[in-house]
Amino acid sequence: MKYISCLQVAALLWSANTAVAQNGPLPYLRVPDQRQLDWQRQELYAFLHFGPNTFTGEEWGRSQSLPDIFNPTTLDTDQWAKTLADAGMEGMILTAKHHDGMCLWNTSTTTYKVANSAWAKGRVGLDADIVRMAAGSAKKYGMKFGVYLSPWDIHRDPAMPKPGLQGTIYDEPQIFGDSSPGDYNTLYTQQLTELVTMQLADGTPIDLFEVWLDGASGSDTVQTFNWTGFREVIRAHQPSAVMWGHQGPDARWVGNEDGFTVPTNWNTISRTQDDAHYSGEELERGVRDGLYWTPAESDARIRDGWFYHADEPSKSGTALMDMYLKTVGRGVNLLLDVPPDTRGLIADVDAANLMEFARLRKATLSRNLVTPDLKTSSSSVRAGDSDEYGPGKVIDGREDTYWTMDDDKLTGWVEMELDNVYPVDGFIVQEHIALGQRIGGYGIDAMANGDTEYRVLVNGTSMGYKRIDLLETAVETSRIRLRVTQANAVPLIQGVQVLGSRR
Ligand code: FUL
Repeated sequence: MKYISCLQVAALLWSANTAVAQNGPLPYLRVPDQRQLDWQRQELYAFLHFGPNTFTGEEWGRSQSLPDIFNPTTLDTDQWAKTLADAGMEGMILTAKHHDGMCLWNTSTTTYKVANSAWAKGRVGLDADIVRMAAGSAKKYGMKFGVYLSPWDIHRDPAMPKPGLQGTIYDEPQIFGDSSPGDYNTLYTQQLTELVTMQLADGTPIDLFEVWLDGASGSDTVQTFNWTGFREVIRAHQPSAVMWGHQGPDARWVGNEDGFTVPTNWNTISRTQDDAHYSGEELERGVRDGLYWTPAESDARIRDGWFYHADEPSKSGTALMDMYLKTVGRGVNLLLDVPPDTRGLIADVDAANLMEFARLRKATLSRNLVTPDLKTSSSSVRAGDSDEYGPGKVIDGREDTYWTMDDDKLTGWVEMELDNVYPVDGFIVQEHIALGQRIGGYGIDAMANGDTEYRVLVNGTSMGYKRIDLLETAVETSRIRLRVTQANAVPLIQGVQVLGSRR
């Protein structure tokens, strides 16, 4: 009998493991990093525009009002977080400073802050730091938290006269566009540093999931921003935070503010935030096989403006659902603005519309007829290894498994047999983007009961993280097939859900 040593056993085990790993598909071109993957899975979260504009009725206030303008009557950041969490949103991003320069947290960088308002001074014994309060409420309700800090700062911009502040302690130097030491870049860096190192009242650090670096400016003053320095500050203190900018670096603008993107959407582009800007249409679509993994986020509004204006209508649950299908349903995260009103609360009508939106999402999308025990088959399986890469992987509900084939196969199909005949009216399909975005064409077919041939129901282009395809008319069927019709590398299908009603 031949004995082998412990070392040999270890070596054998190691080579067995490596064999599985070597068997797996290699990453295709650009892939998301972990923070981008985690962020992509948030899908739907809220934007909160709150500040002087809420009280003046403006969208782009000119930094003319004293901090006393900020006077919410019954501010309750818990109500924001609870309302948004109840509506199924994963997080909230607050305008810590909008273009008018007034800071919502108790910064040491400026006198122009709500902490200097009569409202704040009247909160004896209570916190008046709105960023910290909102972060605390987010944590309490299990929501992620992020901040928006406007680079363009009218309060500091020499092109923007501020007669309203003249002779007050708020009439601070206009250093925007000044390249001498101590210029606006230093100020912005200090503000950013305060935000990314902020702690809750009990001393626990505030984790940010996203930092919004807005590119908007309505001024002729040329300010050369120290983007590299800003990014270093964020990465150093909040390594998990996704930095949003026109072109990233971590997430890009979707090219419009109307809550939609075009049907074909790529997660890569070939320019960084420091290069010439793409047009809106180019950002909507992205660049296939581009140089950087920079997925899109759609920033859209529940009302017409970003800030609360009493006379503006609130979008219905149906309108928000339509938005959702044209963003999240096309693999793009939806950042929906829900502005607190002059009371400092999310308006009742907005809350009601959000709840209806949540109900519609559940009623439409939480009807998966697929369970992990169903019978599946496929055109082929990578290395014949069904345990690792078989068609059953598309219905196991996991994010780390997928069906795939040998590297030379760029097209193929996976099929599943439902446990009965059901009226089917939609599909949710997902590509395993952790290893890159590969698929440029897919189809979904059904074989109706008694038929011998498949009927084409869906013809799609890019797949990416998630695609939701709803049918106008339900089809009675028990057999579904997903075909990959075009891919630039062997396709990896992570998930297939079939939506329909159980009788
Ligand atoms: C834009 C800003 O100008 C708007 O006021 C708003 O904050 C929107 C989200 O970004 O660039």
